[in-house]
Parts: sequence; structure tokens; C-alpha cells
Amino acid sequence: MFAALVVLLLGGDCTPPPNEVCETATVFSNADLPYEVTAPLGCVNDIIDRPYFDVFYRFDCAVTGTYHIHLCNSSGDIYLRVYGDGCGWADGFELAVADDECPGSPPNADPLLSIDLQAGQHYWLEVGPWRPDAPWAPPLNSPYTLSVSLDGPPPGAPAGGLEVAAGPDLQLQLAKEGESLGLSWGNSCEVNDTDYAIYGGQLEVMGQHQPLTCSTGRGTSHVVQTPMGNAYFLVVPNNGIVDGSYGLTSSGAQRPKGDPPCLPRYFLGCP
Ligand SMILES: [Ca+2]
Ligand SMILES: [Ca+2]
Repeated sequence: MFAALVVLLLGGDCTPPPNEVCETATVFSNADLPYEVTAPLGCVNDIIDRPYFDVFYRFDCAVTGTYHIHLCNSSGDIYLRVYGDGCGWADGFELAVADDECPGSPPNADPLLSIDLQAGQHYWLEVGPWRPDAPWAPPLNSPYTLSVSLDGPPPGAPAGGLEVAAGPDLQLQLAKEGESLGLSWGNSCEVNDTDYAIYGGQLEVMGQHQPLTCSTGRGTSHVVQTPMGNAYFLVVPNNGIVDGSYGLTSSGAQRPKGDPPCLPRYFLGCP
């Protein structure tokens, strides 16, 4: 019985939907929000690993803000990936993944997430079942419902948004100033950076850093008033709307965000 069902799922008739692959992703933008579409799942897994039988959407973001994306009440066990800078891992990178966050899960094992997106950027959504076999995968071409809405832009965000682009590493220097510690740095991440946040943490718990200040008033120096023991500091450029990169770890991964972060992080171009 189980084997017969698998044959049915993999070998049944399936009509490829228009957005079966990245190249033909269904495009929508802020003018379409709140966006809600019910459509059939795909026939072919186009990106390695889940979700299977994927279909694709491209969101052309015109407003910086927090977006809510969900597929609650879809058929089967749906999975969602969000990519930036291109579609899929080969052309872009994964920004977020969601699986079973919808209320009532299980059996409503569908994804729900909130994500900060930036004006002027394209984002790709990959939607499909978590597994290719029953009971996780619904019958081929089963419908799902995708919903996308905007929470509203952060206060002060300009209509066009700003990007943080590539630039040289910040050169951080330390100097003892009495009982305080003076930090200074020379280079901005790029020309749109108008301010800086300083995060600090303890070396013993590297990766857990809190904001010491979310603004240096556009200055390239800051005095840490309270000695912090075995501390480390991160100078993070920002443009008043988003933080840039926190820099990379020795393994090449982005350092963790501050807890709490001063601003949503956007590091497409920054080192
Ligand atoms: Ca597909
Ligand atoms: Ca799921």
C-alpha cells in the first residue's frame, strides 16, 4: 500500500505551473500587497533539498520594512525558503527558512515568518512540500495559499531606501583614556554610511554582543566609559535605516546580530 502510494505520487500526471522554475518565477511587488494567491504546487524539484515540487516567486521590494509571509492552511506539509541576491543557493543566498510555524501545527504544518526586507532589492520565495513522499507531500499539483503583507516601513525610512555596498574593512584602534577605553576607526563601509553603532561583548561568550551605543553622532570615535574585562568591540556602519555587516568570523560566516540589534541588518555588499 505504501509503495503503491509513492509510485502514484512520483509517477502521476503533473502539469508544470507557470512558476515551476526560478527563471519563470511569478513576480509581485508592493503594489500587489497584501498579496494572496492560491495556486498548484510544481512537478520538479529544481533546487537541491527541500522543499520538493517547488514553485517560485520574486518579490520586487519598493518599501523597506518588516514583511509577514505565510502559507497557512495549504495542502500537505509546506516549506518555505527566502533568497536574496538571486534565486537559490547557486545564484543568491538563503535569508530565511520556515516550516511549521502556522497556528494549529500539526496538522497544519505550514510555514510562517516575518522578515526585514530592503527597498530596491529582489527576493525569491521557494515554496513546496517538506518531503516528496506521503504523508508530508500532498498529491501532485495540490493547491497552496501564499500570503505576503507589510508591517509598515520603519520610522523615517525614505521612499527609495538605501543600500550598504562594498567597502574596505574598518580599521579599529584602541587607546586607554584614564579609566576609559577610546575606540577610533578610519574607514566607512561605504559612502551611504552616515553613522555607526558600537557593540560590545565578553570574549568568553564570543558572539553575544549588546549595543553600547546605536549612534556615534556620525563620528568615527567612541569612548567606552565602563571597563568590560575581557571584551571585544564591533564597529557597525549604518545609514540610519539598516546596520551593515558586523564582519565575518574566521570561518567566513557573518557574525551574529546584536542582542538587541540597533537596526535591521543588511550585509549584501559589506565585508
Ligand atoms: Ca519546480
Ligand atoms: Ca511544514
